[in-house]
Amino acid sequence: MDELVKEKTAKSNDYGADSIQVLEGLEAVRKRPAMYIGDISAKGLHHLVYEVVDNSIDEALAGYCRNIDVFIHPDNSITVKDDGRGIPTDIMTKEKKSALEVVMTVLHAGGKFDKDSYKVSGGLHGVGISVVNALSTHLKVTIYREGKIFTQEYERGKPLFDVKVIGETDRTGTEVTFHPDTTIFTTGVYHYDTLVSRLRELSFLNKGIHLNITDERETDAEGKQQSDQFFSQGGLKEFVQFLDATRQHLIAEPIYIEGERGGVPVEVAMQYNDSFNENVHSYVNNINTHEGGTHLAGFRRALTRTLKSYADKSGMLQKVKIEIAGDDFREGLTAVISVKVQEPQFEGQTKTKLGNSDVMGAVDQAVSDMLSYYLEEHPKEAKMIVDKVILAATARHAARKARELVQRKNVLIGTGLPGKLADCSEADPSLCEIYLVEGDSAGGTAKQGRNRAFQAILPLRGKILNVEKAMEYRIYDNEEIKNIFTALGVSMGTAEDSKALNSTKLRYHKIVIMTDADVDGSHITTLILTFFFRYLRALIEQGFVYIATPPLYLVKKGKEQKYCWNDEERQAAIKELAKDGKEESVNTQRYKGLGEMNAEQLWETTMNPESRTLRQVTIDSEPEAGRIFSMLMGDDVPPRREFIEKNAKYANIDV
Ligand code: 0RA
Repeated sequence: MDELVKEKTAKSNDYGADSIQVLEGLEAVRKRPAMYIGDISAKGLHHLVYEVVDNSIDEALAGYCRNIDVFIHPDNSITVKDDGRGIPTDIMTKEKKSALEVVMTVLHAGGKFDKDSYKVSGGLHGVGISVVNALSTHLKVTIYREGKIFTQEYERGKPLFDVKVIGETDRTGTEVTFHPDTTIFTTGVYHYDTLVSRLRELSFLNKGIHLNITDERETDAEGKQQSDQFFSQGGLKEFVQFLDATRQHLIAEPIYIEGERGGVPVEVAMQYNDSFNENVHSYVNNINTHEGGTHLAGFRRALTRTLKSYADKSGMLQKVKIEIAGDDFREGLTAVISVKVQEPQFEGQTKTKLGNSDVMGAVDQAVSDMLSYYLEEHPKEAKMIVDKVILAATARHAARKARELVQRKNVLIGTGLPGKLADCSEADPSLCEIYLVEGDSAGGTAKQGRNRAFQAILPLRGKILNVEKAMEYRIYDNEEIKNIFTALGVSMGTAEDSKALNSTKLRYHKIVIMTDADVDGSHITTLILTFFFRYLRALIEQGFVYIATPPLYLVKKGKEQKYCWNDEERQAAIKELAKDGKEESVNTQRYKGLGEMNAEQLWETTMNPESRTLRQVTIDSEPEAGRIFSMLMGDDVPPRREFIEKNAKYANIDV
């Protein structure tokens, strides 16, 4: 921080009065990066790429750009290239500087030009490319425009020279290469799969754009770089087909709605499948609004009203005795709603809830009109959908009864904590941790090894219920799941409530899943994560859920010993302990289960905050996570095997 201040005073004399303002703008970004890009973790690092890509997407939405290419270079620097019109380079009269320099160095300058353009994209924070510049040790921009090639380079946001012409060209476009400042971010390493899933999502959300990515850091056995190309002609319709690839669909093709009401472009695709989950995802200006908002409310209202009125008119509800609720229309529904809003108001805990009230009516109207038309035109599909809704209502009726019974029982026996819970003595939730441990025996070891002041242990018996396949009422009937709810202190709501869960009653701010480091353990972790994702998603989103990482090996020679978490560490430890080079004198113990460690070893390696490694569970992309959980936990074996084989090197899967 000191260094930054010095740098500013030393350099600011070189600039005119206007530029001092500019420097302070970008210094502010460097001092409080989280305010501009959300955070400085891997998430923020990836956000830099999205910010640049979003600018190119805007250019594509304006109708001038068809191809966007992303490169991850060997040193984790990034290039984003497009074939749009190119950022203007002419001198601006007021600033007396190239427009390009202004865009690159002034906060929020991007939108100043071209007011009429259809500019609605722009990241969660929508802060502009200058923020990426401020957070990069070095950035180079190259513009192809009006027959010339222009360029400028910067260090931590400051121009190294004026915009200059370096050649001639017959193409147009913008190319940005930046090196994230690793003194600002907690990590400098890009995850290919994270970028891939965002680019894939963007290609579905903005049909007709070619998005390509190449990873230059590693090559395969044939010397080929990892690379993917995304292009969607069908937009959201293809998105829904992608999300439901491993589910059984009810009707042949997703219902696709595209139109504009009251100046708001609305795009919706929906399909029903044979699962019990609702997978409805909503976007505003390409941003996933996971807290929902007015666009989602408009969709739901239209869906319920239109289907109900169709079912009434067709006489299908005559023999149905029970009340059909909103939820029943969404069981087994996969849908994506995307709207473009000129001045979005974002609300909610994570600023991902749309507040603009006029959007509700726009989506409601568009969906009502086009869905009624669809139902009239497709009586066969309409009947299948209504039958499915009636079935859901019947099952939910049973579920509701079961849940009420459970809740009444809870009232009768008071709100006692589960008998199997070994609670901690600390009362302040922000200091408390709970370990969800696979099996009674490992649970016993954990109870002995823990620090009872702030660590609680809840042993779980064997495999917990696969919530991906079970109907909702069975969840509320399940002993292990009831124990988790009561121990955490959160109430059992419906899957729907989970997204807006009120975590103020949460009794522990670290929820740690601890299972064996083998195939069964991974499976149990996945089962527990699936449960959290479906029923307590807000706890993951608020950063309360972690996975413990027990060691895989103990390498021993005489009294010296070392725990190892992977094969590289194991080999290094063997070398280190075999000082005389006699590696056979070193003994390696492979830990298969938590049960093979004694209480002290478990504390030391896996539970002691000083020496353990916890992996925090985060969600890169909600639709993608939903797709993966249904794939991992569903019936279809081949895609599951493919996924596990592809990811085996990341997870500690014992194969
Ligand atoms: C301002 C005005 C115009 C284009 C752009 C910005 C622009 C920005 C980026 C960022 C990445 N790629 C981009 N492509 C274009 C319009 C200029 C005109 O009227 O020709």
